[in-house]
Amino acid sequence: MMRALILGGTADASLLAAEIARAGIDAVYSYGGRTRGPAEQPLPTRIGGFGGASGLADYIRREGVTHVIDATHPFAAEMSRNAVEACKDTTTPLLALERAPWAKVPGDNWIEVAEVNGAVAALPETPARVFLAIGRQHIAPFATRPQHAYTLRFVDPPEAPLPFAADVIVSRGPFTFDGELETMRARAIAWIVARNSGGDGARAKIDAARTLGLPVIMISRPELPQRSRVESVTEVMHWLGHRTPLGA
Ligand code: 3Y8
Ligand code: NAP
Repeated sequence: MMRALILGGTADASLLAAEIARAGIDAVYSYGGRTRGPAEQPLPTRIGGFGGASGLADYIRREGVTHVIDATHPFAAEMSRNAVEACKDTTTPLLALERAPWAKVPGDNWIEVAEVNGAVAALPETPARVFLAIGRQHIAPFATRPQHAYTLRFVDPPEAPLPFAADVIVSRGPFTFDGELETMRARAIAWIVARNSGGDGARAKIDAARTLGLPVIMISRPELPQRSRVESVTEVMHWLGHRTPLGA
């Protein structure tokens, strides 16, 4: 009897959950518990860590999970690594639903860096107005460049004091092109720092930066272990043996 576990937390995972619920497949949706009020899902939902790869393996055995879909974010590297290890240990089929990275197009002015410290080093020495659209968890390294005027964007209001003076926008996205243009113009943003998340939910800032001719410091994705990977919900449904009726 099939029982799927969706490692979620992204717009793509929500789309998959809706298809799986519609198909009547027995499944559980899992959030890491990073945000206060995550979006409701049409499936039984669990929130919080499993306790490492071994905790996930125990969960798979205890709950009789037969298929795992890793629909987490391309930067959720620890979760994805744990999923590969736990599924190998329990010989459970694993498939990643992972959107392609954004590709540079004519007009883009990107400075590509490997990780956050590279992004800090890529900023100019002279004071600038910088939009850090990389969430809450990885902003501390920018404290070494306090000369800049930072705008941050979080899903939830900050609980702890910030590591440096900054304006904070509280918004969970997805974001619109017009909204990003307005944000960047109103705040006279001159530099954007982004992660190459891919997908549509966060690409508006990249399009707005191109329109305004602003440089984007683009942080590349972390390396992940080899695993089967698709980019569409339809391919996941086929992998689960669910053929969408023709023309449906
Ligand atoms: C908890 C679930 C939907 C899902 C929305 C997508 C789109 C907007 C783009 C910017 C970049 C950022 C951040 C971002 C995007 C979608 C999608 C996506 C980036 C929620 C969600 C959870 C999280 C966790 C959160 C991180 C943070 C990252 C904000 C829900 C809204 C910056 C990633 O405060 C925290 O601790 C937040 C942490 C991980 C990265 C970070 O390091 O701060 N996402 N985001 C999931 C869980 O608990 O399992 O609350 O409903 C999901 C979404 N985030 O419904 O349409 O890509 O699918 N999320 C990045 O790209 O750098 C925002 O501001 O431009
Ligand atoms: P991460 O650093 O890879 O994971 C850290 C730990 O959080 C994992 O080892 C696991 O804890 C727990 N965890 C993460 N995702 C989980 C999930 N879906 N279900 C259960 N436990 C989970 O992850 P992250 O980057 O903090 O991302 C956390 C969540 O936010 C994920 O759902 C991800 O899809 C979503 N998200 C992340 C980003 C991003 O930029 N990273 C962007 C959008 C959405 P244990 O080891 O205890 O099992």
